[in-house]
Amino acid sequence: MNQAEIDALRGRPVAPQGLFIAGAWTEPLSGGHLDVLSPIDGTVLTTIADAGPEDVDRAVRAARIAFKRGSWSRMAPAGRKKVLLKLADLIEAHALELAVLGVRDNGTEISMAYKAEPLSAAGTFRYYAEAIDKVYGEIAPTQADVLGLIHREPLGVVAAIVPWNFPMMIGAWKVAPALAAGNSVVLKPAEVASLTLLRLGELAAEAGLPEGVFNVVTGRGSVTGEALGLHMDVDAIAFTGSGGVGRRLLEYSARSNLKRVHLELGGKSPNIVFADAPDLDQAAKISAFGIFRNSGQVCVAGSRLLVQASVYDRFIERLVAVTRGMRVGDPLDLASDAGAVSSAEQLAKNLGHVRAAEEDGARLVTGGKRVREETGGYYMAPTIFDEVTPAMRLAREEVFGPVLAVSRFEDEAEAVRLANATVYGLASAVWTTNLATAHRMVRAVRAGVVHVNTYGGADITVPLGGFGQSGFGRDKSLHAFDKYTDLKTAWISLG
Ligand code: TXE
Repeated sequence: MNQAEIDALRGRPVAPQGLFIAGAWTEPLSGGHLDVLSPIDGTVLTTIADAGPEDVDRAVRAARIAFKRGSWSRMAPAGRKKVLLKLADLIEAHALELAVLGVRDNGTEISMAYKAEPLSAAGTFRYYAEAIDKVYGEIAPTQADVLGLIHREPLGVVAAIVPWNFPMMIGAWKVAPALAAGNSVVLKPAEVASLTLLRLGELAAEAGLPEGVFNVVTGRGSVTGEALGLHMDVDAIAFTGSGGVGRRLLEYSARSNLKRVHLELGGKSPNIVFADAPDLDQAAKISAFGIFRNSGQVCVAGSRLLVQASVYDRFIERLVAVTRGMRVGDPLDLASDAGAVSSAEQLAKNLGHVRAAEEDGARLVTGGKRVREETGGYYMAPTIFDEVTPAMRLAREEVFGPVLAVSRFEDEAEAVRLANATVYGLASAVWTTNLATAHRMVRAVRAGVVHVNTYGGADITVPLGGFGQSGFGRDKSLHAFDKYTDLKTAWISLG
């Protein structure tokens, strides 16, 4: 990927988008469409379909028919593997096109989006494709005159509802294991970032996925998402997004067919720097990138920085220097360290959090405002507040934007207390050269991941998900199959 290749794609017209149901493009029965605004400059990029309940029903029916037909769900594992490997290859072959399209849709800087979106999605499809013919059932260690077999079976129709920050990466975390296990899938992207996932539907058909096995319906969460949540023939929903919508999905399930609901929600993840961190310069740099890349729109972002008092001033000085040196710019420019915030609403929300932090008495060290307004796009300066206390809203509420809350601690006990003073528990990090401190912190911090002497970057081989109100169920790794399969016991008398 180089700048000339990116520039050749940046102005390409994007056709109005339909729904991808039963292997073909179709217009919504609802007749509705939504404008897609590019966060780069606020102009209309194209339109997407605003699917109504009748459209969702069509997609779910197509998925159920395909599941019952068995051309995918009962295909030999080696056959499913071949198709998903082909899909991974196709995603990779179209990586640049997908990355540029995605950036025009959601504003993530291309240097990150290229790897985190198409390339990571291709890797995820490849990982689960390879697993299909390597995951075995079990034989129970039971008494001699019976045989207890434990089978893993697909659930049927799985709905995936995904957000806008990394649509392809997060979409693949759900769609790939669900398909690998033999399910049919209906995917609903976020209304502000649907384009790459619609293209994924097309590529899946090209790879040979039988008709109806993978469907993509776009539209508003409150209409399209709700219709999926309440549908009587959806067996499970895999969701990443806000806690508020997570709660709604649980209600929908209770009001409809008790479909399984798996929630990956937000975080307020602590990044804890001890005085004996291996290299304070490196820690400052990685900490800044750990919150400010993709304009802070990362579920595992290290949004609370806790620094030991004895190195506090030195560390903050370095952190501020790195932060002020970060380039917020055109997300299609390879030199930009951060691009645009995904939507005008999200930018307004971020600025609201800044005002709240000021009202609560936190000290604004840098940033705190919209930048590049003349472009018409939605850009925000990386923002640091210090002197943040646990009672302040900035210490408790997820911003999901480029805003870092900094606090100081005296000793390990206080670090643990501050780290765990949150309803969330998604990610965290500890910086120390003391092996015992590192292991004690890994045990003490309540979070789905504790990074040590780094932030982020965990690959597909390890699970991701939350403690507390960060949700339940795990994406990634072989554990993800638990969400998309049921266990069945065969109890066979040998007597
Ligand atoms: O998320 P929503 P939004 C957090 C983050 C952010 C906030 C709001 O704090 O500021 O959520 O973002 C669909 N029934 N995260 O409003 O609404 C919606 O269409 C069914 C954290 O964009 O949760 C989209 O596809 N579905 C996060 C998806 O839910 C509904 C990532 C997520 O949108 C629905 C994103 C409904 N009633 C936001 N309403 C993370 N954990 O990474 C909406 N949706």
